Amino acid sequence: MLRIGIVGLSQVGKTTLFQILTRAHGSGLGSGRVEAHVGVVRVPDARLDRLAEIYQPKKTVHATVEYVDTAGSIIELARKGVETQSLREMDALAHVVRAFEDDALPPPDGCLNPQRDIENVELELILSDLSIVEKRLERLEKDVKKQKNPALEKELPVLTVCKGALEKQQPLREVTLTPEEERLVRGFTFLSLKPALYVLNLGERDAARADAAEQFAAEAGLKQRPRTAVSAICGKVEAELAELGDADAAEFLSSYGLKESAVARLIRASYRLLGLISFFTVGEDECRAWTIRAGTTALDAAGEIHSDIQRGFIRAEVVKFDDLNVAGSFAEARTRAQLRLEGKEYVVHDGEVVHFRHSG
Ligand SMILES: Nc1nc2c(ncn2[C@@H]2O[C@H](COP(=O)(O)OP(=O)(O)OP(=O)(O)O)[C@@H](O)[C@H]2O)c(=O)[nH]1
Ligand SMILES: [Mg+2]
Repeated sequence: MLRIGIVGLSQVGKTTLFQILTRAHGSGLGSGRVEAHVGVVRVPDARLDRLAEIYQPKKTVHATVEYVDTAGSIIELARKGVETQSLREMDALAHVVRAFEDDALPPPDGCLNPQRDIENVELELILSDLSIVEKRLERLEKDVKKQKNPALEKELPVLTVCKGALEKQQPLREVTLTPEEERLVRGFTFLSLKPALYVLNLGERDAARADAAEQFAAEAGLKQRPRTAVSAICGKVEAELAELGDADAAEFLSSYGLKESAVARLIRASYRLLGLISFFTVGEDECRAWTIRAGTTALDAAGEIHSDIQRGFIRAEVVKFDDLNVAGSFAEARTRAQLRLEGKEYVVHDGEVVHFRHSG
């Protein structure tokens, strides 16, 4: 499952975002779990909904994303130890940035400044990583002198590069590493290495611009940096929206000039940031969405479902969602020559419906 940690300065709307995400599409998680600040969100996907309409399965299983809410400063958290650990296990960070005006709630440092806030939180990530790198390097330098160990000798230069970058206040996600170097540093679970989705929390007046986060980001002076993305929500509007039924929700959204809820938009942005795509499996028992990295082969996609299917892999029957949507069944898609037989090395694309033929 994709796991995303919500970070940001205090009182910027982190918990509001967490609640919007988990309440709107929470999968039966009671309020007890919300107190633990971990929530699982079903990934909205109209294609899966349509497949379920066609197949009428006993069960429809959406992909899920787990969100973890955090409280306030990462430096503070680091002192307590526990909660940064859960952040370190995340695939990415959603960094909530205040961009809404509210007279009752003074903004950080007295005035709204998303760029400054982003840099401040970035600095916290960097300092947290730097302290880990420094401690490790101190040890390494001693150990390398004591014993000849090729693994340690490889680690030393990589960590030295990381240290240099962090000291220049450069987050590790901006450092170019070879695949081998990436493997070496992975175990340290550096926070500034994680892909970051900046989530601008807009005021109600700007709600309509949430659809155009990129443009808003440019105006707010946010440079696009490697392995980051920008999205926007209007926390207040979305919190009200989460209370409404589907019919009212659509009308409510359009009254703010919005096309869809932030949940779908945010998750899409996260998938894009992380290079993730979805494929589907269908049947009378179950229609299901699966999340894989772009570039995943049919063999590895099979492994996502079950190691037995991977081991006994024979062929993948593949049809595009758009084709199946019209054809209405695999049989009809085959008649229309839209069903393809693919081998182990085939690269699965977003939106493909796959049936794995396997032995055993
Ligand atoms: N006007 C306005 N108020 C908001 C918006 N989003 C959040 N708030 C308010 O801002 C305050 C802080 O929101 P939270 O979601 O608790 O912020 P937080 O980042 O979790 O705060 P901490 O956990 O204390 O760091 C609450 O009173 C919210 O109602 C928004 O979009 N507009
Ligand atoms: Mg909070």
